[in-house]
Amino acid sequence: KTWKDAMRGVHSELPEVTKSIVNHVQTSLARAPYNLDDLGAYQAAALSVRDNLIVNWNSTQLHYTRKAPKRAYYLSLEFLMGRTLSNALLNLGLQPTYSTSLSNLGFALEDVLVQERDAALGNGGLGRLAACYLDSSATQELPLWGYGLRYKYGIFQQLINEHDGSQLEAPDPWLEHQNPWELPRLDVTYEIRFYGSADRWGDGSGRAVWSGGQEVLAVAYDVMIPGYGTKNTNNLRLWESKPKRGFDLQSFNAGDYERAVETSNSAAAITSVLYPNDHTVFGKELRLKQQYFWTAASLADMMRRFKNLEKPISEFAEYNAIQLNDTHPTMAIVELMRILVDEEEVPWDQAWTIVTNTFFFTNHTVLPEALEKWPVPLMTHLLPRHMQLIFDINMLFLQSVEKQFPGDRERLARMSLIEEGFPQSIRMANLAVIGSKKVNGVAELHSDLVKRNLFPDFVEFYGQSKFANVTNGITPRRWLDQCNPALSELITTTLNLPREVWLKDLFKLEGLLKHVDDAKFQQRWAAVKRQNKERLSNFVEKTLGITVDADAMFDVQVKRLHEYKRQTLNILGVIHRYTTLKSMTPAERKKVVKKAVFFAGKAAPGYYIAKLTIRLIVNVARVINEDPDTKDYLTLFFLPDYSVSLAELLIPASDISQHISTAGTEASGTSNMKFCLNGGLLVGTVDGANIEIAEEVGEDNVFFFGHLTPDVEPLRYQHTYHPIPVEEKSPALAAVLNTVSSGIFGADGIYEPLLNTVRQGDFYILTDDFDSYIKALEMVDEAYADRTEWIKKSIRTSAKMGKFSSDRAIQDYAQEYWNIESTKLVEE
Ligand code: 26Q
Repeated sequence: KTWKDAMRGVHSELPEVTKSIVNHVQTSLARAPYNLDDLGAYQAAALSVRDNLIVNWNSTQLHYTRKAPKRAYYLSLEFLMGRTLSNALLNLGLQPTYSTSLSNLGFALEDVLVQERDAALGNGGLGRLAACYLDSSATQELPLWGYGLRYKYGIFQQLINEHDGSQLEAPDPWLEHQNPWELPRLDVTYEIRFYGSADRWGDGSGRAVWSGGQEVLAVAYDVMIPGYGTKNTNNLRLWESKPKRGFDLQSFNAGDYERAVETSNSAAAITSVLYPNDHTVFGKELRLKQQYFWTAASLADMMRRFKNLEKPISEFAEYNAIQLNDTHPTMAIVELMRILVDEEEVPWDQAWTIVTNTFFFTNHTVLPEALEKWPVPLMTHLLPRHMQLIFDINMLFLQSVEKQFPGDRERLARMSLIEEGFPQSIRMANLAVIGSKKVNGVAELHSDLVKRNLFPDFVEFYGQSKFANVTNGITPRRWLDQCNPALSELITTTLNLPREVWLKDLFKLEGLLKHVDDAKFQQRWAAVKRQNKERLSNFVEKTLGITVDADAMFDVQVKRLHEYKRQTLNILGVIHRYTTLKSMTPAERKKVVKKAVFFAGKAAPGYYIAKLTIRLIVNVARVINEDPDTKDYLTLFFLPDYSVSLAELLIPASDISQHISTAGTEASGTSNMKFCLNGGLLVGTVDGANIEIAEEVGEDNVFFFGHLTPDVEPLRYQHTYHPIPVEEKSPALAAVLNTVSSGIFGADGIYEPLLNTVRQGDFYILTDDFDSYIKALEMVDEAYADRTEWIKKSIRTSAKMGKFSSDRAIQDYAQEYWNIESTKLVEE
């Protein structure tokens, strides 16, 4: 069918949806439909779907306003949303309709969907978790809004240098084409102050006046968040910064053009780019500006909404709960104090009570380098009033500690919001703890470590009940139904339940268990996996030009590059497998399980060792994939530019995935849940949510290895004070290190700095875990050889993932923390 044929009579005969798409082609895009490409079809379809979302979004917001329930706000500097069109279609139940309409117009839905750029406003786990929680909050009909920043540039695009295999970074101009999923709210603006001076009233009230400095405008952009199987459509409000006045005309007229645009540029700079670091903080002024700009705009917005309720300010915490996604939004605690004390004239103690009943704090890491500390001089300069407030909060807090633990100077020094040093700095985690009603970690083990290692003094002071756990979750809509439609279909027919039911109550997956011995079902299950592996193979062939044997076991490790996540352990294991294969006779090799190993992930641009690890992986791949002795048995791929969309392709295709952090370092991990939900097995350490996954699926369905958390500190001590050479601890590892040093993956000793992290100090205990890691991989090979047993393990794993739905997690927050209730949009 040609375009012209399809278009003939569109306005009279074709169904509503087709009309709406064509209408957007002609009016919104101002294009002629007959030579439209896939991108144009995407844009028109998106605008048409958006029309539906706006209607639901409006009704939902009106409904919330009328009912005036307690609301929750999720403050996150990162929302890693990925693509929206397919998710919106699923949640609106419009997938079949749009598929048909587009095909009538000559387009395949799947070709249209991939035209969309990812919204990649996040680094990794923490940002993707926020996105899953938005999906679940809307699905659970909870009155929750997200607040974040509308970065002009999201996480950088990763390229691999053709010559040396190293990572290159390019900007991510995701807003280049217009973004149909946001509504600019140019009328919703707030003025945000920086610098200036703060003058105390000096009347003992603690009040002050903050004036002068620079004012920047925050402009709201609203992103519609549809729930699944409900009309409820929540809101994600993202702030953009812009100058309060266009530019300084006085300087302009005086001929100083640069000065004239300088302030206007500095205002726009605030929301220009997402910081690409995770787990390391640098104390940069622009980052603090982002944090304050965003928290101040969000609080002003909440305050305006609360004031419309005409309730006394003392009831603020009865109507608002604010979740802090890590310490990044901690300035919100100080800003609410400022609003209450300085602007609302609430007495200090009452203000502090309101604040500490409003905020909740989630910690996502125990790594010391990730704990935010801001220099006091920087805070004094940028936010003078907030520095005063922090000192006041600290003084009163330390007085109460002193009262409970008289004369314990060291305890006071440890608990103080101020770390003494040159210069002094502010401990944001301590501030987040004392300003919040509850503090939680993101998996059982992690929450335990938060209490034991991070905040033991605070547990003693406040008691155990302030510290709790909410194990992370993932949305099964995106991470099963959307990314793995074939498996979703198979589950629906096998459970004999509408998918709407089990996608909203993931425990229903347990119903698969009674089919585990059904040979027909096993076959279908295996066929789905096979199909997903072929889909990935085709992608790899298209993008890298290398063929992948879909018969091979697909072994996947995809996550941000970091020493604690130990991609190094994995690549050294691959080299070990390679040299072992090389040493075999052709007949022996034929008995080995064929394997394709996939890596993907970005390294922070300034993280030298992480970047060197990528380089090693890429160059090992170049050698291994060319080696005629081994290439039929082992292939290796580094897929560039890992993203939510790439994850959607990779995860359903994995037979086994690796989650091999040093015990006690990975707070939770969430991709582990995604792989298991899609029937991939897990090889991992006894860490984070791996532990709870094993509890659910049974230890015989996971491959655990390595030292446990309590062993790690003593081992590190041993490395420092009584080092044992690698040759003694693990001859196999020593041999692998020597292979790399020998130069077959690149001469000139370029990898020595990376190898030395293992040879000396070995902070992440690779030498101690290597042998048991290799054993675990041997067990994987053995298990994979028995295909029927493997398929059963795969089914059992998937069937027991109910706990890890983000619907469960968000309900946990709603009930145990925020005290908010579902508020269903009722049709009028
Ligand atoms: C802080 C200050 C300055 C610049 C950057 C940052 C920053 C940014 C992002 C610090 C940390 C992050 C991200 C952390 C993160 O993604 N943590 C992961 O959170 C997941 C969700 O809870 C867990 O599953 C992972 O275990 C945890 O590593």
